[in-house]
Amino acid sequence: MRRWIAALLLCACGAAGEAADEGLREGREGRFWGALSATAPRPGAVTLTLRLTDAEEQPVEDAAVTAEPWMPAHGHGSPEPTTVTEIGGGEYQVDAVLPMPGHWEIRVEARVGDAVDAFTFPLVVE
Ligand SMILES: [Cu+2]
Repeated sequence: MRRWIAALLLCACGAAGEAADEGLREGREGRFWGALSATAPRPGAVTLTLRLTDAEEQPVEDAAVTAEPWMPAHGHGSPEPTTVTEIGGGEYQVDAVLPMPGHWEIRVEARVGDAVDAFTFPLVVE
């Protein structure tokens, strides 16, 4: 029984790792990989987590990161400034105000020294 549980836990770990990596997408310049996660964002203040890695899936730390929300269908951004705070381990907290429900883009630029990359993450606010 104990061995069976251990095997189950290993399976769960593997599945979680795969799911997390599936969220990673290559940046436009091919320098970094990024994933943006949010828990059921609602109109208003939204907290997102950005994860940055290099091509070897090593966390990218001390990056200068900017994030800009954009609503393509309406051609507008956020009425409030968006802040990005480094959490550590390649994770960055993005605090944005998304006042309307609908399809948003979160346009992210990340820079470490001369290495710059950019992402456009889709985000649905309901
Ligand atoms: Cu809008």
